Amino acid sequence: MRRLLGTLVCVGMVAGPSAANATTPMAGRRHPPAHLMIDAQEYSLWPSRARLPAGAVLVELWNRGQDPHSTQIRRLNRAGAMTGPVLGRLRVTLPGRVSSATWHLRTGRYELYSSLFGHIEPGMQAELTVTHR
Ligand SMILES: [Cu+2]
Repeated sequence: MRRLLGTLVCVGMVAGPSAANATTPMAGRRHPPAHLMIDAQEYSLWPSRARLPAGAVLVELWNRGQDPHSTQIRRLNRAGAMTGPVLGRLRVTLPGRVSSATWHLRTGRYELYSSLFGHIEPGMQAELTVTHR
């Protein structure tokens, strides 16, 4: 048994450095994804941050309310109106559940909003700014 434990420890020590090598920066993937958490409740969205660096962002939606909610993102124009296509979405999420997705965003101003009918008007929206790295 003592011999087996010794072997396991050795394997662990060998696995450590090689696991670290697996995270060695690769071309084009030098930045870990940013992280954005969004709390949803009738009828507000609370993003964990108002600014993000451009690139990949791991988005998590936590529905703390009593109705289903979703989140989508579109660009804002200079007048502050949403413009262009939906650039990211989180599926309709039931109360108490968390949904996640990875989005890829360029620099600019964006609007996060619940896409369910009648949810945006009473306040399920929030502005997000994406900046250069
Ligand atoms: Cu909603």
